[in-house]
Amino acid sequence: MAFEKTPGWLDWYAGPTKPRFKLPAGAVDAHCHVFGPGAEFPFAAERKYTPCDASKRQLYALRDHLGFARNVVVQATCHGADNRAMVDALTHSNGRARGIATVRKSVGDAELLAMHEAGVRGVRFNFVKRLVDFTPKDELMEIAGRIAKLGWHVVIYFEAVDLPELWDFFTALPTIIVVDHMGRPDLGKPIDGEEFGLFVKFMEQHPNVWSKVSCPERLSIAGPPALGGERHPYRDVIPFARRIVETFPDRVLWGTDWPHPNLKGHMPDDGLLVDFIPHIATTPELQRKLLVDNPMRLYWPEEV
Ligand code: 0GY
Repeated sequence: MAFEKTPGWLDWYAGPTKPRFKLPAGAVDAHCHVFGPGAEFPFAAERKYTPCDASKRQLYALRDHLGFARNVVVQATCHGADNRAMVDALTHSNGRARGIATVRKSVGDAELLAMHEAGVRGVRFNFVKRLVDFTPKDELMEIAGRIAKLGWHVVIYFEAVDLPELWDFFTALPTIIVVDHMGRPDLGKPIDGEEFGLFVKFMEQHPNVWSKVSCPERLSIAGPPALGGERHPYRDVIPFARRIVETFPDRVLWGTDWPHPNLKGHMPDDGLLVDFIPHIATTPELQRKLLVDNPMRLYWPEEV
């Protein structure tokens, strides 16, 4: 089936540079997606955008180019609760990819077990209104109770202004919780202000909460460096991400977010994104925790 991309859709950048930062051996790209290809894995009817194709082969070529060893493939909303493209990516990874699924409450136990076999280790609950329709919280809680029995965790995606309203639901979840992109702080607000302070408190008070310190390209107001200019990446995000890495070094993850859904304005060079890492994890020890120890503990505990 042929799909027409959402008007203005930015395709992923096909010529990423080699990062200057050398990733530690065994580094995990803990947040990335596959899109289709639409002809093989059609996009979901309820999707809010139609992306370009971004296949498993292209994802794994990027992994090798950047120097990552493994991936965590997160179900993208354009595939709804049809996890076939993500699961297919896992089953063709030689054990080097784990996955995060989207499921409805109608999901069967056999289906959950089959996904576990393929390498799925969690579900994603998305609260970003431009991406998904509302799912009642009691349904999500029911799903969380079922997947907890498999040892899976819940990945949550929300925007900073919505944390107060979601707090009680999040803190009642029975699993590890992984927050996408630091709960999307508004960088127009101060790092020591109320909003980011609440996110830090969320992590401080709840030791089961982890955070991805990813997506500077999505959060930055300053934007990327000028073409051909210095390789200093997304400077305004650095203090926010660094604070989370330094305060919670054992509960942070990092990912490219390739193929970067819904970006407006520019598409990042993934090599440059990797060069962002040493600005937020400034010692070899912090880098090893962020890129190897933490994701291995969460996604490949049997190998740790
Ligand atoms: C991200 C961010 C976005 C999209 C999705 O599944 C998705 O469609 O996650 C976004 O638009 O902010 O992490 O990929």
